[in-house]
Order: sequence, then C-alpha cells, then structure tokens
Amino acid sequence: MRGGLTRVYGRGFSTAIVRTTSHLLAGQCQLIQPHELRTEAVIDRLTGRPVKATNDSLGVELPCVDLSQQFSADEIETLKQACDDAGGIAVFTNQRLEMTIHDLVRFGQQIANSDDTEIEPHSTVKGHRDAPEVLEIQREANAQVVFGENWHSDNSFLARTASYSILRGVVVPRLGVNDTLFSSTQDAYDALSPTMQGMLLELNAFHSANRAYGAGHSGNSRAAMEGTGMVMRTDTNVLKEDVLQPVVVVHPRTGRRGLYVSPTFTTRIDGMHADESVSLLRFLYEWIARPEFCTRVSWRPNQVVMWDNRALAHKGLADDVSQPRVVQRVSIRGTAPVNYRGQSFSEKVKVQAAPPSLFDWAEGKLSQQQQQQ
Ligand SMILES: O=C(O)CCC(=O)C(=O)O
Ligand SMILES: [Fe+2]
Repeated sequence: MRGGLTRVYGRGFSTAIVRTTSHLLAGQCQLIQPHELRTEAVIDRLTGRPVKATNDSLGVELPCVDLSQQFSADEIETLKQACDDAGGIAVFTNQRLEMTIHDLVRFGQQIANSDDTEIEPHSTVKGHRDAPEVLEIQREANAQVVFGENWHSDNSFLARTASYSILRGVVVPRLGVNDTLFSSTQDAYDALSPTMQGMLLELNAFHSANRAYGAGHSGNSRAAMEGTGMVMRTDTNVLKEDVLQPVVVVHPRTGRRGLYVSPTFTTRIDGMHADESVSLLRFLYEWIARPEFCTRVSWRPNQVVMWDNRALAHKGLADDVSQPRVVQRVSIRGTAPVNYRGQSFSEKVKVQAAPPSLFDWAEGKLSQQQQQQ
C-alpha cells in the first residue's frame, strides 16, 4: 500500500488502484433484508415457484454518499469499483430530502462521462416532462400488469446495451414489498458445468424490443403502461428490428462471464430448431431465477439503486399490488456486448422483429409465430 493510494481488490479480476476516496465507502454494509416484512410466497410468473433470494454476497449499501454532489473522476471510479466488488449492485441510502430528478440526471451523466458515453433515453417510453432522459415507472395501485415484472437486462434489444441503470424511489411502497429482485448472471454462469458453459459460449440469441413493447399483447410492458401516465414514444424504429447478442457476455471491467438471455427480450437462439431453443432458454431462465443467485433490494425512502446490467438480470416484484409505486430511472449507454472471443454482433446482425409475446413463457405455451420459427 503506498501513501494516498488504496488498492481495491475486486471479486473477480479487478486490481484497479484508486486514490483514497474512502469517505464514500464509510459505513458500507451488506443489504439489510427485512424478511419478516415480506409477504409469503410471491409466485414467480415464469417458474411458477415462490420467489426466494439467498445470495448474501450480492449488493452493497453505501449510506454516506450524497448523490447530488459533484464527484471527482477517482470518486466515480471508487463507486464503480464498489459496485463491481458487490457483484453489480450499489444501494445509496440516506439521500437528501431535497434530491431532485435533476440530481439523478447529473449523477447519471457523471457515470456516463467516466466511460465517455451518454445517458440513453428510453427507446419506447416517453421521458419525464422535466427531464426527457428519465424514464418514470409508474405503478397504479391494483395494477394487473406491472412494468418490468419479468426478468431482463435493460436495453438488451439495442446494439449498445445499458451498462448501468440508476433507479430512484419517488413513491416507495411499504418496506419489504414490491422490491427489485436481482440475479447474478455471472454467479449463475459460474455454477454451470464446464460442458454446459462450453456449449453456451458458442451461442448467440436474438433480442427484441417488440416482444415486450409491441402492440396487441395483454401481458407485456406496453399493456402495463395502459392506465398509467406512461406513454409510448412514436418517434422510434426500435420495434422493427431485433439484434443478435452472445448468450454469454464478458464484462468489460471485471472480465467475468455472465449469462445474457431473458424471458422479456430474448426470442430465440440463433441456428437452433424452435423446440431446442425453447427448451434451452427455459432451462436458462429457471437457472437464473434460482434463489442462490438472487437478492432482493427493498425500497426505503430517499434511496437510489445503481446496478450493472452486464452482471445481473432484474425484475420488479409485485407482491402487494395495492401499494402504488413510482421510480425514476436513467440508464447509461454501454458498448455492444462481447463474447469470450471478443466478438459482438448487435451492430451488424439485425432481423425483422419477432411478434409481441411476453409472458407466454410463464403460461407454458408458445405463440404460433414462435412455433414456426
Ligand atoms: O420496478 C422495478 O423494480 C424495476 C423496473 C425495471 O425493470 C427498471 O427500472 O429497469
Ligand atoms: Fe429494467
């Protein structure tokens, strides 16, 4: 250890040296899990099993970081490193009561600047009127379908997918319900047999925005927006084409490998018969949902959660729909996901969009179009 420098060891490969910015890490701790406040047996729509989450090594709470401040480059790196070290989730509690949507945007911009990129406005939903780069996710009390309720990684349907997403609670539910559920898709990959890993490393799958946001499906994210203040964008072509992504992606900071398929956006594995693709994807979705890879982040007032979409899948739980909930999100534009050979496909390989079909997995049925693929 040299004077003024702290060596921070990542969980995996990271040995980045950052300047002492330890005040940001003061009081850091594992996420508090209010198990006793949670409702029994929330049933996962995909697996049909109660949601359980027992991954204790996932996520860090940072109670002493005021996100409305201007950070130095070293400080931003320290926050990203803390996020890496916790498997991709940093929960910033104790935000100032006066924190605004503009503070959220400013923090997102600082994270984006550190990677020489930008905030990605949501591709299909109109942004907030005060800050167009912010997606406001509104859940009305007693909503039948809620936005983001099925497993996914943000923007996997874009050529350049989301690196980080940063979510601020605005109207939070009572503690312990309507949490955000995360799975470490890296831990999930690591736990597979070497034979399965070897096969998956060579595979690619198509991801579709139309699947989740296309018109005419009663259970998808577009349907979830109906009856809320969320409005579809009309100035976007994203529903027309699907993109190809590796099934296993390599994290650009840590080098860890992670599964990168989801029942929300993935349509099929390239080069497989439909039945083969469906069976393999279903296995992977169920695998990702296993309790040992998952943790729950409960919502407290004045809390902001940053997560790494390259390391995790997530979904918004809806175990007490009587509780209204409003959260605001910025997502950071990342790079095209790469496989273990360093190849990416999403900027080159695009196909005509698959039809809307979200949640057909959960019902154990395939749409006719899927069967024909
Ligand atoms: O509502 C949630 O907890 C998560 C929603 C979501 O998928 C997102 O903010 O990206
Ligand atoms: Fe999401």
